[in-house]
Amino acid sequence: MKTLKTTILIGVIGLATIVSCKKEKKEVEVIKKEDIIESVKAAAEEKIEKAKKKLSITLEPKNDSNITGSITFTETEGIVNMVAEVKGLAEGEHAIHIHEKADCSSADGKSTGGHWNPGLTPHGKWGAKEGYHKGDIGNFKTDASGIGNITFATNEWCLGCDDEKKNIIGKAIIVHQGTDDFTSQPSGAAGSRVSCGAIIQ
Ligand SMILES: [Cu+2]
Ligand SMILES: [Zn+2]
Repeated sequence: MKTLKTTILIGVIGLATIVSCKKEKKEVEVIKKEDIIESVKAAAEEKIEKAKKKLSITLEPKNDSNITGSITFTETEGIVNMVAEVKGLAEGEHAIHIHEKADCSSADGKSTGGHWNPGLTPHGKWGAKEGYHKGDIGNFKTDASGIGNITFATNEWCLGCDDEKKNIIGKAIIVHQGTDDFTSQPSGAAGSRVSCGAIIQ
């Protein structure tokens, strides 16, 4: 009888242990699943947010040139960073601007209109007291292999904000064969438009 009681007692304790272990395991699993769902959600939201503030475009040849390029714009904490690589130019200095329309359809690139100038200021060197257009990025150098790398950062642009004096979406990038003299009006006498890229998402 004593042995039977002991056996039953051991059995009950064992069962209770199994039940409690199972319960605990289940709870752990539920928490983990929720954590995973939350982290996946957060990552997806972050990705969407980042995608809104990053834009990559390509440049297509104009005026029978072979000049191509790629540009990435990234906006972080109110600063737009532009990183560009242009290929196929002669060694030297060349102008690059934002022009007012995202329309690269014409063979001469003139479908993009004039320099983007929402402040109706004179053409000039970026930051000049005398004035400059919001599209006056300036000149960049190309090496003997015809490659030019450009980096530019400003808080005077934005990617898709409501301020039309800052929003560069819907405009175009134009690379010129010549150099911007920063004084000739209205566009710095930079010569023909040899590459074009619409700034659109
Ligand atoms: Cu231009
Ligand atoms: Zn200009």
